[in-house]
Amino acid sequence: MKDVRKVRTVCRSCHGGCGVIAHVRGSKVLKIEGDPDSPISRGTLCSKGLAITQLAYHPDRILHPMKKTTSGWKRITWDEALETIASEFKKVIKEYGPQSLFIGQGTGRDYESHFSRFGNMLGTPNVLTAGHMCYLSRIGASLITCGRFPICDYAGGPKCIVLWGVNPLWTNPDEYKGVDFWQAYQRGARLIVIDPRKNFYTEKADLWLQVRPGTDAALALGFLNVIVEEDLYDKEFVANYIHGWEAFVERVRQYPPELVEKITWVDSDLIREAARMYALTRPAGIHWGVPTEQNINCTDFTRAAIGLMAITGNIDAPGGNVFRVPPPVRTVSEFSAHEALTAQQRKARLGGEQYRLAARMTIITPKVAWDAIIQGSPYPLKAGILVGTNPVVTGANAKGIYEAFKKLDFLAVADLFLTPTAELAQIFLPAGTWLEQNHVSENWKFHGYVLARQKVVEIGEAWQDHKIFLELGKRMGQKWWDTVEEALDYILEPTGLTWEQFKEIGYLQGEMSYYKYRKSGFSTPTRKLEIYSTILEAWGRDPLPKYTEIPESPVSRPDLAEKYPYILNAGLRIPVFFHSANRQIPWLRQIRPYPIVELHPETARKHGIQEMDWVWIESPRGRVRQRAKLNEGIHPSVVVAEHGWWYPEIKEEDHGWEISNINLLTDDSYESLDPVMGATNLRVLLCNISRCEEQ
Ligand SMILES: Nc1nc2c(c(=O)[nH]1)N[C@H]1C(S)=C(S)[C@@H](COP(=O)(O)OP(=O)(O)OC[C@H]3O[C@@H](n4cnc5c(=O)[nH]c(N)nc54)[C@H](O)[C@@H]3O)O[C@H]1N2
Ligand SMILES: Nc1nc2c(c(=O)[nH]1)N[C@H]1C(S)=C(S)[C@@H](COP(=O)(O)OP(=O)(O)OC[C@H]3O[C@@H](n4cnc5c(=O)[nH]c(N)nc54)[C@H](O)[C@@H]3O)O[C@H]1N2
Ligand code: SF4
Ligand SMILES: [Mo]
Repeated sequence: MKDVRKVRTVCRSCHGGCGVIAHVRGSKVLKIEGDPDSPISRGTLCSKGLAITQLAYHPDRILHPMKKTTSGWKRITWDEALETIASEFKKVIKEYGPQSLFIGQGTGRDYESHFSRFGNMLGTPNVLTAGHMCYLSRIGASLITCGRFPICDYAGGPKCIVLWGVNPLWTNPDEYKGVDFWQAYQRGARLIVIDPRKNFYTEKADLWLQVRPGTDAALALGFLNVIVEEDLYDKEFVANYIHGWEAFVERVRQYPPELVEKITWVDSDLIREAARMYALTRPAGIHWGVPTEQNINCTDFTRAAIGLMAITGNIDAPGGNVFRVPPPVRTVSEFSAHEALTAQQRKARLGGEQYRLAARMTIITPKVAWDAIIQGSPYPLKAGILVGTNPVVTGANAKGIYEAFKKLDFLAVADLFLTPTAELAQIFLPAGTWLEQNHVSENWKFHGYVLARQKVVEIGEAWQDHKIFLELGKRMGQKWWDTVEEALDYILEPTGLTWEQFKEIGYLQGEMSYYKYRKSGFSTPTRKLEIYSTILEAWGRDPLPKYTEIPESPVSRPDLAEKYPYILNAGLRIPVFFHSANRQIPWLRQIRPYPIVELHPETARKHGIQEMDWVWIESPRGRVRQRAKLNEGIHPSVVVAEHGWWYPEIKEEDHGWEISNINLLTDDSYESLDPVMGATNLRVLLCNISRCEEQ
């Protein structure tokens, strides 16, 4: 087409990574297409990425800063917005100290380096992210166990793949793209799927284990039991590289398949068969997903899974679970200025003594923040900034979160749209989409690449988040660079490249080698793989993985189960939405116009519910409605609901956030949290259902 420029960049409508060619006329992006030269996506794109033009140019998108007045939101300048935030923050620092401020982001959005730097230089350890129950929890448990994060080596050609509560073709999570799994599978790998719900993969799988939601740690221990009892483990690896083998063996002996069957609902023979297939088919890679983390067994599951990789000799082995080597750019943690936080400030981290693993990952579990806001204990939280997160829709016990935000002295939110969370702020900052940013992207991931995301256009007065942190930081008296690009030069410095040069190259890949532990051991206190964790032991915690019954389950709460007899499995992702995002994007909303709750046909019949009926879903904490879809591929006592629902088309201030938001039903009580990470249980609760009177 005439006058059309093509600009190469990188998508980030999910966790990001797919290579994009943007077609631009003048200052407007017309469309995007996949970049066949991308080492991450190899030309593929998903519906969310393709819809970026509808998102970036959406009429509801806010393209200038605003402040809340008695007569509603009013447009202001960036100067006024930043000055207002800085002066509110300075007031809190003067009166209460910097720890009474919090900063918050949601899922990984490629500005964690700048976000953390801003928080550290602000002097607050109170950092809210989704990391307590997603990803950082996995990284934290991996770091204390084996020093790095072992990812499934699809490129290395696994002969057996274990998809453990993950749906890579729909979710493309973290360092993975669905295409990686698919190509490895098509090369003839065996497939074991562990999922409570029948799906595309369970149809293809050699073995499908239909696990009871939330019991994956028990299942992993059952696998370990079989592998140890049947002598299927790698003797050489165990003898040389495992710390605490005898104690570990004693522990896994407590999980014979018959017992594990009772806990997990998976047939004991099937457990044996799957454990054998995994242990005897070399190499084998485990790819595990977030449902395994969103409950009280979060840390224990990850550690048990690493135990499986380790004792079968699959750690850092080609086609197993490997430690990828990053290119030599400055890491998120090097950029973050951790040293700016004094020992005293670190000590003030809310919940830091209890949730030691979260503290080690420099975050807090949200519940302690809500308590500090509402009860003022152990000290008050007074003000904060949220960037790219919508907790009143995505956080556990959403009502509690809503009430906490209402009680703050001051809140600033940076987003693309006025979400139900943004509506609670006093200042709104318009963030740029990934089309509007320059960044050395993906340096928070463990896949061994960094990618050049270059600015394609500027839209309205929106700023990329990195610039927001940089400019707000400067107003707070912090040391930053003059421009976003100068900060990128600093990140790239060890590579010898400037941002301008890197932009032309497009990406860098680290030089991969396998079996690195044979030279240098593992980065743990004993230099061995600590399946018996000396760090957890020093914290006074159980050094070995175990299974803990979910505190709100038919087993632990038979009393509650009388009124709420179903297990609510809340948060199934679908391809077109990203958590609470995209409900206003026509191409995507057309595909899923309303929220879906899946019921077994028998269960639906019992309640007089038919396909597409509106259904009340109720827990001890509230009730919301979604539309029924009958699914024979789930257990009759499991109900599978979607999360992230609000209604941007409802223009009143609340945007219908209470109608279908499943997180009004989820729980954040202390008893339900993982004891060291503070993972909230977003995924496995008790509920009841009924047909809505009004349809
Ligand atoms: N019940 C239940 N709840 C869940 C889950 C579940 O499985 N079940 N999953 C949980 C998990 S794993 C996670 S990670 C969290 C995610 O929780 P969040 O991160 O809070 O969720 P999102 O809806 O992705 O993001 C919120 C906002 O970010 C904005 N946004 C998008 N891109 C940008 C950007 O570049 N800059 C800025 N400033 N804003 C941007 C979007 O417009 C959106 O309003 O949800 C959790 N919630
Ligand atoms: N389209 C889209 N993509 C996304 C997101 C999104 O919202 N939309 N969110 C992003 C984020 S932040 C994350 S964390 C990732 C998560 O991505 P995934 O880890 O793939 O998570 P889910 O899709 O929630 O669940 C994966 C599978 O686990 C199964 N499952 C549910 N409960 C359990 C359980 O207790 N045990 C086991 N073994 N399986 C269970 C589900 O049935 C589902 O098939 O996706 C990312 N990608
Ligand atoms: S999977 Fe989709 S949303 Fe995610 S980076 Fe690729 S195209 Fe973008
Ligand atoms: Mo997540």
